[in-house]
Amino acid sequence: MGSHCESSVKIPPIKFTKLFINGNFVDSISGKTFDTIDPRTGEVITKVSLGDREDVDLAVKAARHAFDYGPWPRMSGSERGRMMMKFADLIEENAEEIAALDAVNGGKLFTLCKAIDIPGAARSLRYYAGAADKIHGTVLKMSKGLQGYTLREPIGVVGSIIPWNFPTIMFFMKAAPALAAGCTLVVKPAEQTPLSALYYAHLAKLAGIPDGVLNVVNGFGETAGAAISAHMDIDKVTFTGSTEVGRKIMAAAAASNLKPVSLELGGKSPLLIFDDADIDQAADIAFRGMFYNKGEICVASSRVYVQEGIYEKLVKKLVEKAKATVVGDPFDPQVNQGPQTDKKQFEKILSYIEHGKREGATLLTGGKHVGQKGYYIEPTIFTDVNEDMIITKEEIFGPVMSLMKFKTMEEAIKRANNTIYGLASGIITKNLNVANTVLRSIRAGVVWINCYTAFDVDCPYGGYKMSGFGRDFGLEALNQYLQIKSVVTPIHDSPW
Ligand code: TXE
Repeated sequence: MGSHCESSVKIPPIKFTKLFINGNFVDSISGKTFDTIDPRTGEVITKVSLGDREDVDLAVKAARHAFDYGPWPRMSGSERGRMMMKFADLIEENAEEIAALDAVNGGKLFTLCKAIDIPGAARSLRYYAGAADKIHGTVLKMSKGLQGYTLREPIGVVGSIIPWNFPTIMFFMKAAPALAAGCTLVVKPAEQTPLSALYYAHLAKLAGIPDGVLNVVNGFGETAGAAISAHMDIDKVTFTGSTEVGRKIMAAAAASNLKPVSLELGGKSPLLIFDDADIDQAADIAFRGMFYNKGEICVASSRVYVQEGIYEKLVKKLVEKAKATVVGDPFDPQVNQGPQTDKKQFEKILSYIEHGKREGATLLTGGKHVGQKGYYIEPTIFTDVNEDMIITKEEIFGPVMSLMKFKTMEEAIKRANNTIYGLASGIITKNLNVANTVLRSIRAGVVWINCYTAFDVDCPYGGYKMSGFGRDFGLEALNQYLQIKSVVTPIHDSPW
């Protein structure tokens, strides 16, 4: 375990703690607040305004007004794009401060946050800013006497409900395409990580984005989140989180105004490593695939299948890597793994580890919490597992890998698909035929070949099966925030 040594990074004073509605920071109607916690210690960082149903109502009114009467959906795409570019610049200018917020609030490694998450947010804004003036329909030659064309219009007021594992990336994964499309938004960040979202609201205003276009209501899922999914005046909900809550959101959307939803849910993603793989490279990919962001990543390679010829060697390498991992303060540059985001998650992971031991799996390394305070857990690897065990079936969302051995490609494909999820997958081999066969056989939204967790904003991302539907990133995501309107006119007295 890495020491909790004093880091040279100064945690910034927290500037924004209220709700952001119609361009202003405001207290919640009830005046209530909730504690936001530092997972390094379990202590309170600050209090944040607690939004509830009435606050969501106010935010929706502001977003509705901005959509129905405001300039945002009516201005040209390039004007919207210009403000989004400015927004991206402001994010980069404040990278250090925002990265510190996500690190202190979410236990994320400060250096990685600054190098990956914050630039990723700016990149998302710029990508969709560039697309904002390229949104257009098609001209249709219809039956004789008719002609038509389609308009692509913004879908309206969007409710965005996001999780805590990537507070920054998730915020913009949803907000950037929605803004480019001309939509207005009410964003509900996860209750565990409310801080950076409020900073983004402030920067949006500085970038010139009109009041009411981007609203942020912090609060709990069962109250503020549920109010968004059941709201009659929200036109679409986009969600990333648990499969269980995804079901509730879809049910609430169906029971209210039948708003379309897109859901990016849990995963239990397989990584298949074949005998011909370079062992060092395979170990690197598998290890990072699982333990990146302390295993709190929905695509984590939590089921690693290794062909029997290299199994023993690979296991040894993975265990070495786990043992060499420095777990500790995410502000310390020597540290590889910070604390889990919250107590609930910390306890859930430890209980899965106990479950694995009781089910008869072999604990190769890890398994314990680290330190006297805070939510730190050792990187943990189980072997002698199979797809019937709870630890291999259910999403743990923490640093726990299940390692399995296979003989043939056919067996590996069958076992890889033996899951209710279908978010991501990976293959490590030099054999093109094997790669091509496996990639077509696996039912998952992404297949990484000889790499893992390789994301970019132009690469659509989303699930098969119970990992949800709809796609974030890419132009596919933009389409989720657009409606198609068909326009038809007759052509009189014409041979056409
Ligand atoms: O998720 P929730 P939790 C998985 C992961 C994790 C488990 C539980 O396995 O261990 O989910 O995490 C809001 N109506 N993932 O409990 O509850 C909530 O406030 C509307 C995978 O934190 O799904 C938050 O903003 N909204 C995942 C968001 O939903 C509701 C990332 C996500 O929280 C609501 C996170 C309700 N009834 C967890 N209840 C991924 N796919 O990346 C809660 N929320």
